[in-house]
Amino acid sequence: MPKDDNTVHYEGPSGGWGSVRGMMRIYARELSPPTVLKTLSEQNKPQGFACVSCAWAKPADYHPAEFCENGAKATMWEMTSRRCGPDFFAKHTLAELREWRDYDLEQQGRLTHPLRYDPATDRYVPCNWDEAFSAIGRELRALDPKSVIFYTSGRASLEAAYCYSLLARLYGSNNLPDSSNMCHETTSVALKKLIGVGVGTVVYQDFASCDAMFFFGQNTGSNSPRFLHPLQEAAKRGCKIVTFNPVREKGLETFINPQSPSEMLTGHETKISCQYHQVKPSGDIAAILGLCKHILARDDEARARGGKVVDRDFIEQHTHGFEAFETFVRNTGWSEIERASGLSRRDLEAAGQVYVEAEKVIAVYGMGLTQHVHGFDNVAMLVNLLLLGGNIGRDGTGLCPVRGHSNVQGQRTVGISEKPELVPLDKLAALYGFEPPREKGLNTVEACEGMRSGKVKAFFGLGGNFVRAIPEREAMERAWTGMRLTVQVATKLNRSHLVHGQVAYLLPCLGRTEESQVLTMEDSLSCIHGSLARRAPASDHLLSELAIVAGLAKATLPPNPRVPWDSWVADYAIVRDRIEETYPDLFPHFNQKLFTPGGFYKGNKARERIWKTASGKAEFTVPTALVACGFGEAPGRYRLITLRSNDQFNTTIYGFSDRMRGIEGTRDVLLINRDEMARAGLAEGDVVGLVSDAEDGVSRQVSGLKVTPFALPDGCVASYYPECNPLVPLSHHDQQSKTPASKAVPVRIVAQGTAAHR
Ligand SMILES: Nc1nc2c(c(=O)[nH]1)N[C@H]1C(S)=C(S)[C@@H](COP(=O)(O)OP(=O)(O)OC[C@H]3O[C@@H](n4cnc5c(=O)[nH]c(N)nc54)[C@H](O)[C@@H]3O)O[C@H]1N2
Ligand SMILES: Nc1nc2c(c(=O)[nH]1)N[C@H]1C(S)=C(S)[C@@H](COP(=O)(O)OP(=O)(O)OC[C@H]3O[C@@H](n4cnc5c(=O)[nH]c(N)nc54)[C@H](O)[C@@H]3O)O[C@H]1N2
Ligand SMILES: [Mo]
Repeated sequence: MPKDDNTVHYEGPSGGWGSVRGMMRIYARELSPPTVLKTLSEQNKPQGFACVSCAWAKPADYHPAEFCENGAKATMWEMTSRRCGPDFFAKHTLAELREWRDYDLEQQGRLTHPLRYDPATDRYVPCNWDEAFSAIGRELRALDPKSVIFYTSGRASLEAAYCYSLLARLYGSNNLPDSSNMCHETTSVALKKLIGVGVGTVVYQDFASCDAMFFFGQNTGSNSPRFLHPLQEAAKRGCKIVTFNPVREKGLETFINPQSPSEMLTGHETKISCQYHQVKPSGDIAAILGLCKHILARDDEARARGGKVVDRDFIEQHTHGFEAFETFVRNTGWSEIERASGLSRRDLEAAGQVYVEAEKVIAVYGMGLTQHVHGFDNVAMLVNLLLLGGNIGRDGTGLCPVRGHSNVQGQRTVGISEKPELVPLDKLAALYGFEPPREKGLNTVEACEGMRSGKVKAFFGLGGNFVRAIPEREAMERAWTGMRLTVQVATKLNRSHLVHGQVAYLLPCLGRTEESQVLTMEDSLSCIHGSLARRAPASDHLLSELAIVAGLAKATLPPNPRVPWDSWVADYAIVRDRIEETYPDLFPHFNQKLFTPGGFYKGNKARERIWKTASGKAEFTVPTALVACGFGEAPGRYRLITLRSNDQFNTTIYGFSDRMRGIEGTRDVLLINRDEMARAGLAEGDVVGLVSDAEDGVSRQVSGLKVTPFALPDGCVASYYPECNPLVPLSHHDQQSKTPASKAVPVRIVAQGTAAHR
């Protein structure tokens, strides 16, 4: 895609002074106390605390300041001096607050008191903890456990998550969806089926020895910036990084390390990707197919000369399904591949050649692959690609799905799952003397469907901003009010606290930096870390997440001497002992290893080439479609990508500066290339709306978006998440994992947009 002069594009590198300015802006605005700086110096280090932002690895040989722009923003956001207490709620009805922007809600600062919704005044009023627990307990006892949702957003610790899942099961429910259901659930389902483990296989050291990395749909510069350090080191030593992304993301182009005085002073930037392919959204299956076709062709030539490219010994010994896959690749023509991927044969061959020449290959990916109707096939194609060269289970090779929330992977490890087969229920039954529910619980999409049908009567949210993060926002907000009970545990006010059931509580908790005991998290590379910061709590009325779970359990469940909640709250080490007993293979000597530099590795069978799959081997698969979006082309129809900026953490909007994409001052933009603008008769600065083109008869729309020329492939547009969530149909999700397909949403542009409707 040619980039013309006045197309919005940031010319600077990622990192560098821009990232320092980004941090300082938040530092000043949050009225940050001086202790923030001390806290930041302890971030992501042994004996320090695990960042509250993303799940990227915390290396053993850490940098003096092992945090990034976004980790610093997240810490300052939690440690803000602003407070949102009873005075604030006395002044505003919820009807009024529902008109506020997300940004302004969270700007009020930390929640300070437990609050009960008062229908007579349409306000939240303070209550005490005992009153809240006993009222919620009474409601829960009166409900069918199958009609209650226990949602978790991926930042709660292993200890809190273990207790929370135990509470749900003791109560009688497997309805334990978490943010992973909107995120990497595609990974958890696909990798489990194809290689026998639901997580990535690489470890940190692999980045130091791989020859090539293939990057699909992961925006490192914004979303996991500390990953830029090993990437920069790899690029410098000659490792080839090949990127596939419809958007030219700055962090994958160039980087100045803000930790390096010489780079900062000289402005010397490192080129990260040696090839950057602007694949069409949903075009990855075809793109990877193109790489495989080239690899097979080079292998044919090599074999004629007595050499090889494809690792047939590995395929023979370790995989299943190769023949069908090979036939499929050979039978698919280049014109079909070019059409579906939006990339030329020449470009795909150039990318494939990097694979051919590399002995050790890593594949990295994020939401650009997982959030599609055929997201499973996206991930499965990446597995096919790696298997061709025996690139799983050798040093310097493997799969690297980059997880989002700081403990989203770990929560799944310790029992937060709606899928009973993933949880050692017999073990729990024996340890705690009860009969856990055995039937499948509801995931996020199913929970939403249940709210709409009236089957779901209560929602308990341990963190997150559920109604803002899910698809089909308007319909879901209406459904929400039909519930009997909603309880939200949070640090800051958000939209999900303002739409509520008949009975509603908002319970404020300690942030991770304020806990007085060690907590643990699992990072993206399966290493487990202790975390301790011991900062003064934002208010005397806060409880830890674990204490809230325990308080609720005591108020809801009959006493069980094997679950002494009070002792667990008093000493989290006891909870870790229980985690070790429940998962002895993963957590041996848990309490002795809390501050292992770099974390302690949970282990990974696929990395050892032990395949816990149905066939006992790693699976090659033939994709069910060449295009991952699940809908066809039609005149005026675009594939909408919903984007994150580097000035947000999910639905928390820090500010309106998407520095690395050159978009400043607003998030109400429609990004589109100039050729498409001309075809649609649009001029820069026009204000337009988007409507759903999902052909399901439901009208969905977002308005007030400013047309902004941007170097995207044809046939697609981009705008921000969560503003565009009203356009994502609930039925539009990955076929296997039900992860909402937020990266290619069918829309049409309408020219009558007026003021932004938020
Ligand atoms: N600053 C910041 N950091 C975050 C977060 C945040 O909101 N802000 N959120 C956290 C969470 S929970 C998560 S899950 C992660 C998310 O981190 P990522 O996985 O990076 O997710 P996104 O930014 O949503 O999208 C990733 C990329 O996919 C590209 N893309 C879109 N469609 C396609 C496609 O069809 N094919 C390909 N190849 N690429 C495509 C987009 O252009 C974008 O660059 O980040 C975590 N870290
Ligand atoms: N269209 C579209 N939709 C998407 C996505 C997309 O790319 N496109 N991405 C999806 C993804 S990957 C995800 S993970 C979801 C996540 O979306 P969210 O639910 O927004 O995730 P969080 O960042 O966990 O939620 C933010 C809230 O968490 C609360 N919080 C902060 N710290 C704490 C804490 O320590 N404890 C507690 N209890 N609460 C705390 C604050 O009140 C804050 O308002 O959104 C999904 N939705
Ligand atoms: Mo996520």
